Amino acid sequence: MNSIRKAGTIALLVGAFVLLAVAACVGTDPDVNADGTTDAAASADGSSNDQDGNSGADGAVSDAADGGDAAEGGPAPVPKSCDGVTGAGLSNCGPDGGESCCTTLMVPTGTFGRMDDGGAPATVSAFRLDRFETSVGRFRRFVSAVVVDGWRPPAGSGKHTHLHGGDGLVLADGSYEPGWDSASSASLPATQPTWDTNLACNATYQTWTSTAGNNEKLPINCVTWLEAYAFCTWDGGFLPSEAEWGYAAAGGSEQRLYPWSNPPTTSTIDCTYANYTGGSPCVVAGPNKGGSESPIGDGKWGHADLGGNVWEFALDWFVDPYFVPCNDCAQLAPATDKVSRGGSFNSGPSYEVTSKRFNRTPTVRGADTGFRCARAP
Ligand SMILES: [Ca+2]
Repeated sequence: MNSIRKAGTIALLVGAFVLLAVAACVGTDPDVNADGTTDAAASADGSSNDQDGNSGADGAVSDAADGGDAAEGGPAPVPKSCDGVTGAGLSNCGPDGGESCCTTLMVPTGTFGRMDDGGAPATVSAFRLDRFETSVGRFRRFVSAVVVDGWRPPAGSGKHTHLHGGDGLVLADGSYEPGWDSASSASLPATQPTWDTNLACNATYQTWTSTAGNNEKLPINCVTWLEAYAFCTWDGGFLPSEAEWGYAAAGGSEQRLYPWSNPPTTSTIDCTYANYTGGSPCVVAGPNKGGSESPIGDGKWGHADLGGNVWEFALDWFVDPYFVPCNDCAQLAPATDKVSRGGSFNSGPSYEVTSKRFNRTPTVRGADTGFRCARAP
């Protein structure tokens, strides 16, 4: 899709002056801000606001910030990418640079509407979702495992095996998620130079560097969907389903307009909440380090950057409308595009709305796109 045309679409949405400047900055990016999805500008509906104090302008940190309540799930796991090591992009995330980049937080079970009008309900069982988008430092350890150790995802891996008696998420036809297809393993480069070349998708905004440098705690971008899936599998988790991601962003049944909206219909957004393309004084400066706008921009359960910074791949193929009913479901019947969620440094406010969906070719690398992993509770 033509990148200039895409950027022009955004300009219509959020103001010609600011976004023409954006287009000028990133017009060579083959992958920024494609449209083709409906614009979700409103929040839902009448759901209650429990005022738990977990987020919002009061700056209170989520009560799950310590890794979750054991009563809601097991002890917080240590993802493989941070296991036994500290360093840049591993142990220096968050607003003060003192948090584990692998912090993973509980999300309790519940039901919410996937549509902005509360329609297309989905029930989501408790799970963990990483607090931050996956960092360059974490991804570097994964690349090493693939290149040096020859690691590849085992056949059938990456499933939500804590669900449906081990079968995982359920599909529209009643079958269950298949897990990793071994035929896909050939798409993971075996040499470091190939990774270096592949991850260099945008000279201005790419975050990967061939050797560790100043970008370690920035979100990895320029990845394919398969690479995101493989990372999460290696890291001991899985890509979140679209329903899981949306549920966490919306604060479950609160149906928050933005992840930080508390009360849930609050439409306040500025540069203190998210790294996105907005009016003055926001500027397009590329991805920033995980949790830069935390805690004010956190979601209900303490997750950072659910709105903005980089788009995040979900597990599902993009199919509109959603299928119902959905009880720990995913749309995994192959389609053209995968789902990404949450907007980016290069998208306007309407893209940071929690119900906003975005279709993205899974093999296309975008400087505006990364991911985060989910895990069993
Ligand atoms: Ca994000």
